[in-house]
Amino acid sequence: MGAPRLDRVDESLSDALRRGRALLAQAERIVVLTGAGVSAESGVPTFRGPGGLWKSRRPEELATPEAFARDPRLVWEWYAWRRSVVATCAPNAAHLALARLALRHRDTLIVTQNVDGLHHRAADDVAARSTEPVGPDRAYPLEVHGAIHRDRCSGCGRRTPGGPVDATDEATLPRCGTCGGLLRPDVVWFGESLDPDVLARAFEAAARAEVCLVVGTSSVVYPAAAVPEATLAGGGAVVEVNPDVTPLSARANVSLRGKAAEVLPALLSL
Ligand code: BV8
Ligand code: ZN
Repeated sequence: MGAPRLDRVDESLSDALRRGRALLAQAERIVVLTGAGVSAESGVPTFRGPGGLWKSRRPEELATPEAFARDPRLVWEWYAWRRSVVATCAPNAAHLALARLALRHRDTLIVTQNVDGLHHRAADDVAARSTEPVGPDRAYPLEVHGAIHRDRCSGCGRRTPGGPVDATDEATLPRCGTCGGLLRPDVVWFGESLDPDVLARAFEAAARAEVCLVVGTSSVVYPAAAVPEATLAGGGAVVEVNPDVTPLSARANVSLRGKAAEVLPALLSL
C-alpha cells in the first residue's frame, strides 16, 4: 500500500462528502463494490465484525470445500441459520440508494461479494416504485461469490432455488432430484475459484470506470478486493464508505468514515 495521503488527515465528513459527490457527478462509468457492511444495517451479521462469529467458528473454517467434505451437516447448519436470518432482513437505505444510482445512471455496475440477495430485492423495490418505465435488471448486481438462497448439486452442478434444509442429520440433508448428489449452497467457498466470466466482467468494468465506489468491505478477500485496484490502475478514483479504516483506505481518493445507510443517501442524492 502507498504512503497515507496526509492531505486528508483532518478532512471532515462533509468535506469528504462534497469531494465524493463531485467525483461521482463527473463519472460516466461507475463500478460499485460492496461487502457485508452494506447489509449490516439490515441486520445481516458481517464476517469479521461483532456477531461475525458463529458458535465461535470463523467463516474461513466453515466456508470451504474441505469443511463441507468433512462435515456437511455442520456446514448446512450454518447456512440454514444464515438463510433464516437473511429471510427476516430487508434492503436498507444504502441498498436502495445504490439501486437508484444504477437505475438512473446508465453505466453503473454493482459488484457484490454478498450472497444475501438484498441488492436484487432493492432493485425490484426501486424499479416497482419508479415513475419511469425502467426494468430492475440494470441495478441487479454481479454476485461474484454466488447466492445463499440458491442450491447447487455437488454431483451434477444443477442449480435450483434453495429449499428447506433439515440439518439435524447427514441423512436428512438435501439431495439432487436428478442425480441424487448432495446439494450445497450455491456460493464460492475459500479456496474455490470464482466464475471466470463474472470476474472478467467485474475487472473490465472496473478498469474503464472513472470511479469505483467501495462500500462496507474489509478489503481482505481476493480476488474481489482487487476490483478497486483495477480502477486506480486505469487512472480512475476510489471512494470508500466504511466506519473503519481498511487496507484500501490509504489509496482511496476519498474515504468516508461512516455507516453505509447514513452516508450513501447523502453521497448519491440527485
Ligand atoms: C480464490 C461466500 C483462487 C461464502 C466468501 C490460501 C489458500 C487458499 C486461498 C487463499 C489463501 N490465501 C489467500 C487466499 C485467497 C482467498 C482469500 O482472499 N483469503 C483471505 C481470507 C486472505 N480467496 C479465495 O479463496 C477466493 N478464491 O482465490 O480462488 C484460488 C483457488 C485455490 C487456491 C488458492 C486460490 C474465494 C473467496 C470467496 C470466499 N467466499 N463468501 C459465504 O458467504 O458463505 S468471502 C466472504 O468474506 C464475503 O463474501 C466477502 O467477500 C469476504 C469479505 O468479507 P466482507 O464482505 O469484507 O465483510 P467483513 O465482515 O470482512 O467486513 C465488513 C466491513 O464492513 C468491515 O470493513 C466493517 O468495518 C464494515 N462495516 C460494518 N458495518 C458497516 C460497515 N460498512 C458500512 N456500513 C456499515 N454499517
Ligand atoms: Zn445432481
